[in-house]
Amino acid sequence: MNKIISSLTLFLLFATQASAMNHGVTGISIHNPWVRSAPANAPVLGVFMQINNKTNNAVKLLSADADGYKRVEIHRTLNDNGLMKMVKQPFAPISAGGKLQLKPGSWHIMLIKPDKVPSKGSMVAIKLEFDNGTMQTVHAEVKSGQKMPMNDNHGH
Ligand SMILES: [Cu+2]
Repeated sequence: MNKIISSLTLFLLFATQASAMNHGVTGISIHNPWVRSAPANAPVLGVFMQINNKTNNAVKLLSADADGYKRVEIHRTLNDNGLMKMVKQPFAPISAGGKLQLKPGSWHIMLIKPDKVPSKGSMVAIKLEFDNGTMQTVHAEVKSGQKMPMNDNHGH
């Protein structure tokens, strides 16, 4: 509990500083947000998108939230001695002037324990909170998992 309170305090400090500097110009943009469709009894759903940071400072995605889920977490799929597993992350970093690709097998947002699994073609509103004071709500379409936003490089 103490840890939660101190990280919240830290976040509020950063947010206050950042909004004082930025005057509401965030420089953060989200591209192609989507949710991987899942069976009606699925316990979790993955959310993917590209986050662009046009500011001169590194930015952290601190949290994501959506209505109708028990929890929403930032995850990264990591190779642990040949075993791929998802590990909860305290934040997702986006370098200064850079971008972060949330994609299957890598960084993603995890929607956990849905009240009801959203159907293909529907939209899920996801609130994103960054450490520079940016709050953004993106509308992610539920799509089939085969439609990857980028080619992956498994061929080499
Ligand atoms: Cu996950």
